[in-house]
Amino acid sequence: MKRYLFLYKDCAPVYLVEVFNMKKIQNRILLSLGLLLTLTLLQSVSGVEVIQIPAGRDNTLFESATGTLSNGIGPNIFTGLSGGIAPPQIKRGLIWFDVDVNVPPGSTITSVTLKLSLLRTRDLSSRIVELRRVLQDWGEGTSNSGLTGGGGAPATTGDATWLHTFFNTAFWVNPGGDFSGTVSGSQSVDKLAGDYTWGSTAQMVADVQSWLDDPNNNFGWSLLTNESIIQTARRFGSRENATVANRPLLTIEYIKIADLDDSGFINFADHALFANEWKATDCEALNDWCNRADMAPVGNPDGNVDYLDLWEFVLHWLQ
Ligand SMILES: [Ca+2]
Ligand SMILES: [Ca+2]
Ligand SMILES: [Ca+2]
Repeated sequence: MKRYLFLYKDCAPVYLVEVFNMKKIQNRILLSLGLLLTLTLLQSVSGVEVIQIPAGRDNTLFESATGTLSNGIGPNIFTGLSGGIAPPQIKRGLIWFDVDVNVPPGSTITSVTLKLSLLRTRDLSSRIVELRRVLQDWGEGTSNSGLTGGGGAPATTGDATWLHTFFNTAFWVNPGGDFSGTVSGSQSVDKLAGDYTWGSTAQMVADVQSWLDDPNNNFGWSLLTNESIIQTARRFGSRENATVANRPLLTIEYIKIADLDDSGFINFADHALFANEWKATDCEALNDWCNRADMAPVGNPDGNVDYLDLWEFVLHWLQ
C-alpha cells in the first residue's frame, strides 16, 4: 500500500509526495552495507597480491668440448641426455625472471610456482626435473636451433654455452654451468606433452625473495634431469615459442610492504600493529622482523623499528 505526504502552504495542500516504505529503505541500506562488508572481507582474505611473469631470458647449455653451441632465441629449452643414432649429449636448461621489476620492493613473497610446457620427449619413463639456483650471470644471444633443434646451434655473442656464461669472453667455473647444490623445486615429468608446475616450495620462495631483495644476484634457475640414461632429454617451450601458452610462466604471491595484517591495503589496523612494535630492537628473521614492522631499509631491515620504518610506513599509507 502506498502512503502519501501532503505538504501544506498557507493551509492548503500543494504537494503530494509518496512516502517510501521506510522498512524497504532500511533493508536496502542494510543490504548495501552488507555487500560492502562482504567485499571488504573478501579483500582482507585475498590481501595477498598475485602476479604472473613471463621469462625474461632462457637458453640451453649443450654439452660441447669447444663451447660453441647454444639456443638463445630458439622456441625451445632442453634438459636431459639425448642419444640413439647420434652420440649422447647432455642438455641443461636456464631460465630467468625479472622479479624486482614486477614485484614492489620490500614485499614479502609467500608462494612461487613455475609452469613449463613439455612439447616432446622420447623417454617412456617419468623423470624428475629439478630447479637449482644458477650461481653466475649468463646470457642469451641470437642463436636459434629451430623448431626441433635438440643439438643446439652455433653460439653467438653473449650466448650461454657449456663453457661460457657469455660467449666467448666469460666462463663458468665448472663446464656445464655453476648451480646451487640445493634443489629449489622438483617435478616428475612423464612423456605426455602438456603443462607441468614446480612449487610452491620453501626454497623457491626463498630464491625469489632473495632475487627481489638483491636483484644483482638473480641469475635464475637451471633445469636438470637424468643425465646417465640416453633419451631422457625433454623439450619445453621457451619464451620465444610462437604459441604463447607454451611459454614459461612464473606465478608469485606476495604481501605488500607495510600491510602488516595482510589485508591488501595500509590503514589504521596496520598502524596499530606497527605501534605495538615501536622502538623494538630485537627484530630478526626468526620473529619475522618484528612482524614486518622492521621494514626499512627496504629489502635489508636493520633489526630496529624506528623513524626510518615509520617513514617507510607513511609512504604507503592508504595504498
Ligand atoms: Ca631464449
Ligand atoms: Ca592492512
Ligand atoms: Ca628498521
